[in-house]
Amino acid sequence: MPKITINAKTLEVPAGTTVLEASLEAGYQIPTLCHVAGRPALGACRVCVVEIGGYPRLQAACSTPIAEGMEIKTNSPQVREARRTVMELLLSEHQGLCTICDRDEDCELRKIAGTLGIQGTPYEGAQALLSLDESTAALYRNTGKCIKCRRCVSVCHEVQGVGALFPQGRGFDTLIGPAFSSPLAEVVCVQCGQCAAVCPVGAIGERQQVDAVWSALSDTSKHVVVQTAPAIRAALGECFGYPPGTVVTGKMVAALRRLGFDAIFDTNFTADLTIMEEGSELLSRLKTVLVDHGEAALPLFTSCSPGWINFAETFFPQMLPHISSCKSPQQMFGALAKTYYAEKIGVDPKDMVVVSVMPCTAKKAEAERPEMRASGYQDVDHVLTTRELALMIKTIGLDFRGLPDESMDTPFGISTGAADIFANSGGVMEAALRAAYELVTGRSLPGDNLHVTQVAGLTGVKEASLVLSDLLPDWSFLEGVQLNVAVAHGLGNARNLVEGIMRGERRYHFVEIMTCPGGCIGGGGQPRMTTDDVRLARMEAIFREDEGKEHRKSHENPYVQALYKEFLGEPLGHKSHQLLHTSYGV
Ligand code: HC0
Repeated sequence: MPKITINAKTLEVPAGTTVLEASLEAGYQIPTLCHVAGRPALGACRVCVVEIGGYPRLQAACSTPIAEGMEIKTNSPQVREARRTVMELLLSEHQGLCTICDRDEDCELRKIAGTLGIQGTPYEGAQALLSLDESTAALYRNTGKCIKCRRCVSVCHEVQGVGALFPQGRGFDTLIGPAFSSPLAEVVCVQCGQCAAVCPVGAIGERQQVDAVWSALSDTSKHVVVQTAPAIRAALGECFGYPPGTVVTGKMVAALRRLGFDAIFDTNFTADLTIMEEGSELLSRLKTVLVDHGEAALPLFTSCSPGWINFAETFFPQMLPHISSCKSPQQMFGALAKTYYAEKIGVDPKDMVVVSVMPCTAKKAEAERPEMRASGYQDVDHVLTTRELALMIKTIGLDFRGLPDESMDTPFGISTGAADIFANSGGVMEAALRAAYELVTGRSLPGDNLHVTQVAGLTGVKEASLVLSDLLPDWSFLEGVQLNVAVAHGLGNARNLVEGIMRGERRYHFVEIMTCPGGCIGGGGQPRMTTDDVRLARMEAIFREDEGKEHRKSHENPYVQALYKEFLGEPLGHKSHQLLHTSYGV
């Protein structure tokens, strides 16, 4: 291993390590505005410059690999002076307006300027062109705040495989945005918000719906219910100083109650319902092919992640027949809240407001799709991100950490551990397999370890195969059939998987795709900054939540069972088709 010196400290680090990583190892965090841990270097912002003995000029630490005998200074007068100049230049063209910026608390530009003691900029003159794009339901883009770090470009192209954002022009006139400065709504953007998750300033963010929710909460003629997505509980605590991986379900419920919601429900309830509907859809397609020798589109793809739906509609329209007709749990919830639940409590659905708290920005756009009005009204009225919920809690000055743990309301607040794990990449698959095994064999899964480790974790594409035996008579057609499943997260991985399937190189029966790296725990609306370490901590927290549940299989949810008995009839029945299923198109 090469031996190097950093600020007079000698250490050995593996070949290939960058100066930025080696410095962290030596105990020095070098500021950067373009680098994201675990991602390839961009070398764009130049804030991370360091002095290296023998080099004629300062080097960017993020893109310089260490070499034997390097003598690195991360804090020389020359380094400090250069960093200040770079930061002053960035600040001179950044339209701050900090007091009304939603990055008020976590702006990386402001934080680094503060650590360098910068209190103003000596540069005056032209400002960056200000243009505000609010053309999508999910995201805004403000070019006046953009510092051209290219993090958004990198994540959109290399992680998501979408390519909606580009650097255009040169020098001071450089603009980051869609080609020809088109609005986001007119390009291939899938509204996943991964750009907003990595933006160091307030140049891209979610279009907030906080004011609309405050209005609903203060309107006494409205019955306002809230649903919380599986991934929120493992991340909201980070906004209140808890380390990543802290589950705050009880405090989240207590906070929502104090915000004034009339009922606190869980998207997890309809995640359990999704397993019933989507599992039935899969078995029905398998039966068509294996028993009736008819035609059914296999593999079946999951449909719950709206960025994936947008991606498929844009890039793979020929695969749409393969996508489950199930609406996402968010939308199933809205449709049921304004029909079954409204009737149950005697509220006119026009007076019911359904609010979602989601880790996902694309959920805002999903709620506004014209087909999501099964109740006769927009089924989900407002969608908040995890960050927006934290903002509302801070607005009313709640001591979040001091809140007691409270429970969700019935009937839609009760869920199983299988629903919790929807938040993790591989979770929908695991939940489906837990239910399928028991429903098809009539036997309980042996032991307490229900995890399907082949589809868990951060590998981009994961696969598993299983053969079920001793099946119940109705399912005997599956006897001896090798069922192949796959899971992809991050749309770049999804693209590779789908293209492999289209070329006939890969054959599966069921495929889970989640838009964001790690699944919803890594959603574009989650607290910043989501690194792989943070993803893994949140995933473990979700598994702990699942393991602590009384029921861990969706078909065991007593309230889901009651819903079928009282209202829906059976999975894939007439009412389910009316309320819980849809079709997708371009
Ligand atoms: Fe997800 Fe969902 S699990 S997409 O990842 O299925 O956003 O958390 O809410 O709807 O349940 C996001 C998270 C959800 C939905 C659920 C699914």
